[in-house]
Amino acid sequence: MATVGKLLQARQEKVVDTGNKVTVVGVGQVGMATVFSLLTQGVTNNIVMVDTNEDKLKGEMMDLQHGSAFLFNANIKAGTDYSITADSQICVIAAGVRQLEGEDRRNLVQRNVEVLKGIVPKLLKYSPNAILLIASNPVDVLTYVTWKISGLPKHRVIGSGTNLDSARFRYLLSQKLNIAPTSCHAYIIGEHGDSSVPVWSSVNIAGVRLRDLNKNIGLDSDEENWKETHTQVVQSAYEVIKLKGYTSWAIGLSLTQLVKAILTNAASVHAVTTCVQGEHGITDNVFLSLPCVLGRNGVLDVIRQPLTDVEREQVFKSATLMAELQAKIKF
Ligand code: 6V0
Repeated sequence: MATVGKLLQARQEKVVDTGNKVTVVGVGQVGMATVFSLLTQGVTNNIVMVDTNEDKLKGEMMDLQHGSAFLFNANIKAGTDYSITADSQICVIAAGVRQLEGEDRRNLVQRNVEVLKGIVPKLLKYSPNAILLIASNPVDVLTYVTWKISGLPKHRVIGSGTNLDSARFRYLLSQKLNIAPTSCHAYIIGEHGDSSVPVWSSVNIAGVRLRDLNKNIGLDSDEENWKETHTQVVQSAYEVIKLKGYTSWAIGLSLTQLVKAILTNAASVHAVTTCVQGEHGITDNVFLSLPCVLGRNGVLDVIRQPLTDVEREQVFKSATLMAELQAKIKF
């Protein structure tokens, strides 16, 4: 346009590949909470959204684009055709069915396997070097399924896993201790959800292990019943779903933290779903959460966390459950 030509004297080609492109598949509650926090936290300003629901996609895209003046030169695109996802660094998958009130996450498995079969090959066609970050439930099994379908090396397929459970745990501990969640160092590992394992033996504040102050903390024999904190974590999603119909903000923030760790090559440690074969005596080829070092190549290391016998047994039980569930999947 002539006016543009009068205003601008072009000196350079514009950069097209900003190296921080993130695709989010599924613009439901989880996907949109993630996109919103990615954009508002400035983790990326280059976002593509994909879904099968064209109207919802367009509506969400327009609504966000109208907020561009409050963002950081955001490039927000959406469409049902995967070609727009080309050259994404990270693809977040938050598509598929979610739990109804009282429904177990594991119940969703086969329906979401079918959804993944439609999504993963298309993503890889256009972004063969991307890291895949799975949120759809049951997230551990679906991370395994995504790894299988994708044929990618294990370090490039990551599940959001117990990063969220750990955050819920740290929040509840923070309320009891009157200390910020960021200073409550605590991990939940194993399955995201029902059989998750709180690593009470290493919960610490500034290196002070709570178990050194209360040798029964988290155990049945604990008179102070700290174990209840973990029960509340397991119940969290059920309770929120009962109250508002779905969960969104906390998982959106959790995924944002993981995307940021990968994009910035942070080498920070997060409990995420990865292959756990060979860890803690697990022989099955199953995917569960353990603390992992995340960076540009995905999972850079798995932390060899010392566990008590009780904790190891609980993780082992989660692994057996996962193996049983995986065996029933129809690919
Ligand atoms: P939602 O609000 O129903 O959104 C799902 C979206 O997926 C919809 O917009 C659908 O149109 C879209 N969709 C369905 N099939 C396809 C497909 N083949 N291709 C592209 N898009 C498709 O669900 P919500 O956002 O609440 O949940 C999404 C998934 O995340 C569910 O499996 C949840 O169980 C799971 N969650 C995982 C959590 C975690 O901690 N990992 C936490 C909360 C929910």
